This record gives sequence, C-alpha cells and structure tokens, in this order.
Amino acid sequence: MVRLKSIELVEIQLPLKEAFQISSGTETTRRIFLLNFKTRDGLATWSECVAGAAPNYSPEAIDTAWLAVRDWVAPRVLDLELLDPTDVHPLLERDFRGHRMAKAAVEMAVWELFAQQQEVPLAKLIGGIRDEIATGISLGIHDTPELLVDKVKASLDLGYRKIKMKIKPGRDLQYVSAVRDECGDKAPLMVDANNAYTLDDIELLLKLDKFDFMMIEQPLAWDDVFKHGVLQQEMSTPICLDESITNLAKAEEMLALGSGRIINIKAGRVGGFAPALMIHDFCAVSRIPVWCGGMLESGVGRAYNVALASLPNFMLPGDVSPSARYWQQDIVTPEWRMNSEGMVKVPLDKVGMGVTVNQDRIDNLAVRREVVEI
Ligand code: OSB
Ligand code: MG
Repeated sequence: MVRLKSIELVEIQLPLKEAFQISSGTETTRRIFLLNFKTRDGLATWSECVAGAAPNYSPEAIDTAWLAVRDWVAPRVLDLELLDPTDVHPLLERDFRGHRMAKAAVEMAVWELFAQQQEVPLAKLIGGIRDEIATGISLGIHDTPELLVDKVKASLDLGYRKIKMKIKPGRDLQYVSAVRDECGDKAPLMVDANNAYTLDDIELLLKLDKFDFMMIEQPLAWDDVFKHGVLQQEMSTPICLDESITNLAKAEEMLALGSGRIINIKAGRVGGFAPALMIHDFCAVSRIPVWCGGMLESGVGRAYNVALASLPNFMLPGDVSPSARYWQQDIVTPEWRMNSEGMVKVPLDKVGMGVTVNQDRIDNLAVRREVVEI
C-alpha cells in the first residue's frame, strides 16, 4: 500500500548541448518539471512531467501541467490508501479530461514507489523482460543538408541503431536524399514530421516513400487518425503514429482504419504506465510493433522510459539516447550511457528506477518550487 504525504513541484532549467528544432518549434534550454514525492511510511521518489515550454507538441505545456498537478491531480491522490499502482489511472480519468502529461507524472511515480516497497526494479514491476534497450537518436532540423549528413554519420559511428531525422516543408527531400546517398541503403533511417504536412502534400510524401525509411512518423495533423489511413493506403513506408495516440481507443482506431503500422509509445502522452501498458498489450496481440519515444527528458524521465522500453513488444530501437546526447551534466547518478553497440542497460541490479537524483544540483538549478501536502 502506498499513501502519499506530499508532492513537491520543482522547475529546473537545463541548457541543451545543441538547440533541438522540430517542425513546430525549437528548444534551446529545456524547462524541466520535476516532482518529488514522499509517503507516510518514509519512502521518497522523483518523477518528471514531459510537457514542453510551449503547447506545440500537444495542448499541454509546463505551466498548464503545473496547475493541473497542483490543483487537480495531487488533491485526488494525496493521503489515499493506494492498494495497487493500477488504481491511479482510473482515479485520474474520472470526470477529468486530458492533462495526460500532468497525470502521468504522478501515476508513474506511484509505480516507482511500489517498486521500492516490493524491492524490485521498476522495469520488472511493469513486466519488462529486456536487460538492455536498442537505442536510436532523434536529430533536429538542421540548416543545411551537409550539416545533417555529418550528424547522421557521427551518430552511426557512435552505434545508434535508428536515426530519426526531423523534417518540415523545405527541409525534407533535399536533406534526406543527401543522407541516403552519403550513408548508403543499409543505414537505419526514419523521418518525423511532427504534423508538418497535409494530404495536399501527397506528391512530396510519395517522393519520401522512395528512400526505404524504417517508417515516417506523424506526417499529418497531431490529432488525426483517419487521414493517416488515406495516406498509408498510398504509401509503402510504414506510418508510425506519435501525437495522435493519446489512449488505447486511438490505437484501436489506427488498426481499424489502417492509419499506421507502428506506434511510438510515450507514457507521458497517454497518461502514465497503466495506459501505456494497455496500448502495448493491444499492439502485441495485433502484431503492431512499438518503440519508446522521448521528450528530451532529463535522467529522471529517462529512467521511466528505459523501464517501459524493456517490455516485450518494444521491438524497435527507442529514442532513449544517453545523458551526454542532451546535457553537459545530467541530474542523476549514474548518468545514462550507451555502449558502442547502441545499447542502454536496464538497471536490473537496483531497486526502483535505478538512478539517484542529485539533490544539490536540483537545489542549485531550481527556479520555482511549490509543495502540496495534506
Ligand atoms: O516527436 O518524438 C517527437 C522531442 C520533443 C517533442 C517531440 C518529439 C521529440 C523527439 C525527441 O523526437 C526524442 C528524444 O527525447 O531524444
Ligand atoms: Mg514524434
């Protein structure tokens, strides 16, 4: 049983080593929303809310998530006798629409606290079976094809097993064809448009179909399922949905409408581990491979992603790049590392999420803190 006593909300700001541009916006310094939980019986943990600074990926942003956690999510779970981690998701869905990233930050921490209580690794508690995760890198939009080619080559040299290139109109064909030419037919390439196209761009999208990409991620609107089905009928490259899959029902719609053949699961996007597991299990029986997406998380969010990616149907490399890909210095010990084979180890030798949060650094980096307790 887990009984939460307090939740502290902490915002830190951490500069990215290099700016990360997607079709809908650019991040330079990541505003990171961390949460610190304490239970009545003396357990404590951290989680991370993956909302970005602006609502350009989903309707949520850090400031809306902060309000949602403080005013709606925390009051619902504090002091309750939670008998099982799966109790939290339905509790947070009742008469409470959306705000999935805010909900996930609390829901996932409860799983972590149960893992500590049962003295098992978080990955084991949620049903993970892998001891290492095949890893990909997500490369932002670059200013010239040459710069992108250099980045892709360097990433392949580091061992990454999947190279995702962000694209948008005007930064697409010329860029990815240069990469394909320079890196060869075998390079494991894919693209992510973050909703930059419509069905009017069909001619261009069919040109992208010629590069034998592993998949094309979310080319059309962020909340669309139907039109992706129209597009998938025309394309041989598998479509992978990200933004559109906000719950299990959307995954069911994707399958029914043929809107894609792969799903990128982000626990934050769907409201936590319980809904992520439901989508994972549905995809497993429906033979839809999934992989674990990322949201430029610090080492805290990364710990939850690594645990999720250890589940059996995570068949494709995840966006779980090591700490050094993003930060001069991460906020956890040990930092997340990837070996030269492109694998990140699941910390199965440790109880819970497997990394320790560096409290002094949080204190130094914090720009805003607020405690909710009963
Ligand atoms: O679409 O997957 C995306 C980052 C921010 C917002 C959306 C996306 C991403 C990434 C980053 O691709 C993946 C990572 O964390 O390395
Ligand atoms: Mg994406």
